Amino acid sequence: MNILERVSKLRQLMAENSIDAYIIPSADNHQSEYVGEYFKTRAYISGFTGSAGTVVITKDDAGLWTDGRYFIQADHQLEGSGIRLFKMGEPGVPTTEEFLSDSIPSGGKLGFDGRVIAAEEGISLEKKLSEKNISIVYDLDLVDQFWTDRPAMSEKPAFLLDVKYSGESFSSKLARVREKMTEAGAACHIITSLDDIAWLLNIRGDDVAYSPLVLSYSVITLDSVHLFIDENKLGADIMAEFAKENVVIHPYNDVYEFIKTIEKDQAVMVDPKKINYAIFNNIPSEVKVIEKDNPTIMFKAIKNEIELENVRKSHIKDGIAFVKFMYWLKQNIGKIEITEISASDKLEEFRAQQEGFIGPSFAPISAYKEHAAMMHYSATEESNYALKPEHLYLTDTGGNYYEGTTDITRTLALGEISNELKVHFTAVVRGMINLSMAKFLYGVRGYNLDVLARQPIWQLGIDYKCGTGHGVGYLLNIHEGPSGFRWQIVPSKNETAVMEPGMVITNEPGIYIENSHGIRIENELIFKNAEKNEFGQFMNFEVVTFIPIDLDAIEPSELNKDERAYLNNYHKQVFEKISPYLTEEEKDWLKVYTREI
Ligand SMILES: [Mn+2]
Repeated sequence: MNILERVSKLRQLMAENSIDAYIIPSADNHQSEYVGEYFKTRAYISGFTGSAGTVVITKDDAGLWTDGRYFIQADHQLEGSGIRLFKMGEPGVPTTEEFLSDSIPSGGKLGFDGRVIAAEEGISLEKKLSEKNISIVYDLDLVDQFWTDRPAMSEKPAFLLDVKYSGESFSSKLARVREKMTEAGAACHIITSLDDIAWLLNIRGDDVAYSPLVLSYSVITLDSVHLFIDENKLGADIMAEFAKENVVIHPYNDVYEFIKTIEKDQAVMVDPKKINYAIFNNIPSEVKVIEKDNPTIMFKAIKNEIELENVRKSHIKDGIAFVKFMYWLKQNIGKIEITEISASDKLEEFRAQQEGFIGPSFAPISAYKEHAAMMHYSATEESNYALKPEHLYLTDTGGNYYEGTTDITRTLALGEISNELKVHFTAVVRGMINLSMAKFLYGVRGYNLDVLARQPIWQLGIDYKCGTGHGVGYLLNIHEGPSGFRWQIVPSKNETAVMEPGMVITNEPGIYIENSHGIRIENELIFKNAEKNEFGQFMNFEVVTFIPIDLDAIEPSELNKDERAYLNNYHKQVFEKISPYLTEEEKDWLKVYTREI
């Protein structure tokens, strides 16, 4: 079936069910950012493969809503599909809610699979559409009825994350969650976000691309844990751990019926941003619902001492792999054929040589010349540039290790570069350094600090259209709330929390000039307490990434005294920490690339 036939089949099923409009978003049943193959319904119905986007089909119209990262790709992939591109955030473009409210007749019907729509979003639609007396049918997965070669749901095994990596037992974490439930007056707490479940139970798996998560739902009460999961994923070691805490295993899909049986004298704590609309609606109407952020969000964001010690180790491993890669690239550029794809494969090869490496933590960004101006560029066989001994090359990649998840970006000069490129490169380095050097009082949010990274770039009359940094999970999601650096509040992003010691966050300013070049430098930081005095608790950062910043691209005269001292000291540490793990040739080379300037 081609796209046109799929859409027409869907319209036929909509008509049979008297549905006027049907929504297909990109999430899975757990509101994940990245999803497994089984859940790629939106790509199946539209041909659009980006990570974010929503398709709406009506009787005689069809649209895809996506954001600025994907306008060019979507335009291309939707060709001939009859599906129109709605560019989110552009002037005059309606939201999906506005579009639905305009196109469904009064008294009409909207349909979707309530498992893939967040409760918060479903509730908001309900409100908007009730003005026109439009009803919602949420128990229909219409696409499943004709998607004959739909990939199976992942059946990969789960594994136990030892306390030497997690730093806290499942029992201890569970006790903390129950304490928060009791404080809120809840007897029951539904957690369905996969990273929250994995963190709480100290398990990991391989059901979602790049994020080592296990497909499951959980219902926590004050004396039991109900886990909805394919039991075949669980080995004897996990079952033994679970037995200590009275974990009851149910089939994955049974959660929906189970929720309906919650007793009405129990108050249930849920996070409407983190559970799906079907689960939310299955809570019996007599049950009191307490809406609160999952306590696990803050718990897992604040890494414990053992996790932090491991995070430092994972970054040394990443540093070794990257330095070996950088040496290889600088030695071989112009001599052997290297492309965007082969370069990122090579870097992954160096990471894979490190003990405890599990896999990449997100899709690699390996971008040469003007490709780097696209922040989320992903090289394909068609777009794949050959790297030449000139201009700038940007590489943004990361690894999952038992010791944590990493995310690093370097931009490298592959030959002589123009003065303009050097000035831009140095401004980005200055922004990264200024934020790293910050000292501030407890109570600060990422929004208060973002300008430090942006200032040298704004001074040039340039801006980057994204945040400066995001929280990073511990062998979990690469983008993890509730912290982030951004100068404007984005309501849909969960990153406005006060910064706590132990949070791990990225620092990644950039300059992106369309059709010309892109520069980004990214280190990871740990929030730390500094001195406490009559003025309050001061805080600063510990940098955990130790990888050279390419001196071939720096214009030293653009750095002030403090910035130069910072860079020299940083490079001294890079050499001390990484050189013991290198060959003699690599060591000699690193000496030059970490020299004082
Ligand atoms: Mn990042």
